Order: sequence, then structure tokens, then C-alpha cells
Amino acid sequence: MIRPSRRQLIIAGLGLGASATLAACSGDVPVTSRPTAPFGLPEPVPPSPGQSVVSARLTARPVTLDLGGRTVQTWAYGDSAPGATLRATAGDLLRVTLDNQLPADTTVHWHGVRLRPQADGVPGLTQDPVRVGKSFLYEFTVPDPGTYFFHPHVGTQLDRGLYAPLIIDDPAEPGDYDLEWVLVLDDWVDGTGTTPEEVLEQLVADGASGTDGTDHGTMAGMDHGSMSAGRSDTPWGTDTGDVDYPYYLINGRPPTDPPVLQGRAGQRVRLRVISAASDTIFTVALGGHRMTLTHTDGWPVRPVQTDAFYIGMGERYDATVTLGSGVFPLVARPQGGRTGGQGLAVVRTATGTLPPADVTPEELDGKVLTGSQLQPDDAGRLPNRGTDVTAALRLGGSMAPYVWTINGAPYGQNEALRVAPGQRLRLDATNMTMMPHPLHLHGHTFALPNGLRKDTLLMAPMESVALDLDADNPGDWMIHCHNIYHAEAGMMIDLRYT
Ligand SMILES: [Cu+2]
Repeated sequence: MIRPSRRQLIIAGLGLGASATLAACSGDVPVTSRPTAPFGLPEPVPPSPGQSVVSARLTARPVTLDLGGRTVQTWAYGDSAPGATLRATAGDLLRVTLDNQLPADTTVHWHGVRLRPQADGVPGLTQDPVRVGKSFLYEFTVPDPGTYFFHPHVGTQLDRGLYAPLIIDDPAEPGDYDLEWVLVLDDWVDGTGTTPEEVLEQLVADGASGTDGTDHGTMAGMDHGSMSAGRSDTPWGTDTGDVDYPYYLINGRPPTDPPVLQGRAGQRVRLRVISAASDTIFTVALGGHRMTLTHTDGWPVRPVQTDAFYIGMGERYDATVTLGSGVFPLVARPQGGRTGGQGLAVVRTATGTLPPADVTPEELDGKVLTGSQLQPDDAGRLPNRGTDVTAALRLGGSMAPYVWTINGAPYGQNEALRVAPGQRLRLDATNMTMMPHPLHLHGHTFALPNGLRKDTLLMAPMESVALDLDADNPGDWMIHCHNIYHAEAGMMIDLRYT
């Protein structure tokens, strides 16, 4: 399962040596443990005058899923992965009861939403874990329209089937499209002879033994032949992930049994593309079409046409397309030398045969955009003002030992970043490794140097970028890599208000 031919990562930070050696000597799993303060129940939130309330119930439970003829045991919200889409309008109050029917503690994190900290779903930081058989009420106002999703913030649970879209409609939305398709991308391993927890244990064990990853065999019986690893000129380097997944899914379906999206030629479609992947960067393209990117992470951008775009773990992109006549592959091609094929959905506006599972739309070799190349719409910019305080954010780590760090130490050993209410904080973020990392910020957005706001930014190997955030949401928050294995192996840090 772990990739057979991987090699060492570069440790560029001198400060890394200490913690890495520590973990190697102790032989401990370098997964961080958080203090367990008793948080009790969050204060109830009465709706403000005129505020609409959207209530929902979310049952996290073990399920059996059919991946195109192969059944897997996993955990999901409700009966399916992704779970049912939760939908509200900007300004609404959400009241979502999580019913934990899993055999493990869990929480829900509302990824990208600028919500009150009590609802952010980080056990030990914002709430107690929701115990087996218990429930928890998440109450929060959703201030910003956009494409979001939710998932647990416990261990590697995200890499099971525990995720679902959260769509926040814009009351001022011009609605200049006929159809809307929500597409959730995922890399899948759970129930194929291993679990995400075992994958992490294996990564840690391989790292501790100093060996390169070993191929633990069996690739789930799918053979897509030797698909090209993709372009050689991507910004992400050759080493983009740690796990060679047997399946890549779109809306829970494998490419041998893809979801079919029905439309009519000439219709305008809004695509809302969400990456629920744990360890995979995808290139997304729709054969026979150019897409116009309109939003990333919920924020509007100056519309730009492209053949394809990259999407990292936790990122979201909205695009519009005008449908042609025929049957078209929508492909999510994993970056790096993955063997498990690709994600596929089929767009159908006329009769015709389905594309093969390993179809390669020529758009994959065309213009491919990434988030940092987009220009913000003026409505989405942070107001112009100076920086009050600056902090470094250095991403480091290695495969052997399997320890990932921020500011020279894994989570629990690194020092929280601090900010006072009302300050503008500049994060001088540097990726000191040869892997890309999707950097995710809770409860806020960060603005790139061009003003574009995002909550999840894919940082290329050795990339540096200045990220500004306005400290307008007091509480205790996290900044972390959204590669779930990196996060669990330490690539997280707290952001605390003073
Ligand atoms: Cu990472």
C-alpha cells in the first residue's frame, strides 16, 4: 500500500534535527496528543431577529459501500460517501446534531467556514471529543457564501468515508447558470484490506526502520495499465503524496462505474469541485470543454478560462462550462506516479458510449491553473492596511522518521502562534520540504500577496509566500497541512488569541 519506490525527503530546516532524532530514538509514534480540557457544552445560539435556521441531523456510522462491484466496510455520514449535501444561505444559523454511532470518538470540522470557535470541531482545542453513542449540537452562523465541506477532525477519520458537501448560497447570486453539479474528489483505501489508521502506522513504522516504503501488496484488482504520471512540468515536483491508493473516486464512484451527469447541449453548468482527498493532488479537466474558474475556497475570482486546474486536499474550485453535445469524461488525474488509476465522472448530453476508465482528455495537457495564479474579485479582497505583527511558518519534515513539523517541531512541541484581536497578522510561510503541502487555516481566511483569499493553499516544494490574515474571530484555532497523514504526524500548529 505504501509506495514502493519512494525516497527520502529533504530536511531543509536545521531545527528539524532535534525533533526528528527524538522521535527516532524513542521509537514512539510521533502522532501528537492534545491536552484534554473539559469543554462541556457550547453556549446555545439563539437566532438573531429575522435569521433563518437550517437544522440537520448527521449520523456518523459504519456502512458497507459498493465501489463498482467491490464492497468495502467504512465509516460515513448516513448511508453514503459523500454524505448528503448540506445547504444553507449566507447569514443563516446552522443547527446540526452529530449522532456518533461510530466505534470511536469523533467531531465535525466545517472546513473553510468562518464560524464561532465553539463549533470548529477540534477536540482538545475547541470541544471535547464526541464519545461513542453520544451526540453534539453544532450551532453557528455561516457568514460567507461558497463551496465548503465537512469532515471529522480526529485522527485519520477523514480518509474514511466521513465527508459531505456544505453549500452556502449567495442571496445576491446572479444565478447565471442552468445546472449545478457538486463533485467530490477522493482517494480511497479504507476497507480494501487496510484502514487509514493502519496506513499511518505503516508510514511511521517504515520511517522508524529507515527503510523506504515497502509495497504491501495487493492493489485491489484494478489494472489501468501504465497511465502516464502526468506532466513533467507541474509545480508540485515528483513526490506529491505518501500513499498509493487503489481507488480514486468522484462522488463515491470509481472510474469503472462512474457517476453520469445529465444535461443538454448549450446549457450552462456551475461545477462545484471539492477535494476530500487525504494525500492526493488532482488535475481536473472536462474533455471537449474549457472551464471558466469563478471561485476558489468560496471566494470569487476574476473569471478565467482554462483547460484544467490543480486541486489540493481541502481546496474547492467553482467553474462554469457551456455544455457541448455528446458524452464527455470529467477526469481527476492524481499527480505523481500513482498506480491506482484516476477519478472519472461522465457528462452526457447525447447518446454515445461511456469513455474508458483510463481516458485521457487532451485538456489535461493544456493550460492548467492553480489557486495562486487566480486574481481576486474586488469583492473578495482584504481591505488595504499595514501589517501589525509578523510570524514565521516553516513547514518541515521527513519520511524517515515519519515526522512532519511546523516551525521546527511537531504539533504539541511547537509553540502556538499568537495574535491580538483586531491585528493584521502576516505569516511568512515557507515550505522547506520537497513535497507540496496544502496549508489550511481554521476560522479565518488568508490573503495571498495579490489579495486572493483562501482557506487552503497548496504550497509547492520550497515555495515561500506571505499570507495576511485579519484577527477578527477570537478563539483558539489551527493551522495545518491538509495531507491528513502529515497533519497526524505533526504538521499542525495552534493560532491563539491573546
Ligand atoms: Cu503536508
